[in-house]
Amino acid sequence: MFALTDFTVANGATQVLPSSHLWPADRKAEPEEVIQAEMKAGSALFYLGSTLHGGGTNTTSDKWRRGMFFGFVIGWLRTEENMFLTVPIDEVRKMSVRCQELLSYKAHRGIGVMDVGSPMALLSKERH
Ligand SMILES: O=C(O)CCC(=O)C(=O)O
Repeated sequence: MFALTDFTVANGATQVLPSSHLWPADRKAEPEEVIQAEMKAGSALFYLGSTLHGGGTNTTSDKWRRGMFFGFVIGWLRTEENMFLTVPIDEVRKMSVRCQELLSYKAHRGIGVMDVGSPMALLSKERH
């Protein structure tokens, strides 16, 4: 999580439970175990997706917390959101090639292929 604005307790800085990725599935967090990642804009917080985490509560009425989140899920290194299902292909076809590549239509060597080829080929096919 990259802080684009200051992250404070008041504006809902990311909550993290350190080492919780090692906990048994039925282990409940105690409120005093939760820490909030207060950080200045430009800072970054790195955590495993299996570490319990989430956005805090913004208790202000006028301070927005803005962050940029990059998530990869090993399975193997996929995006958090399945863009093939999220963005209709007809919308993808209208996008720039760069956007199409970023939405995972570009294969990287043997990773992300479709029928042993680039998914970009699918974008040029006519709809049935
Ligand atoms: O809002 C936050 O700081 C946490 C974001 C988050 O939990 C996530 O996107 O996985």
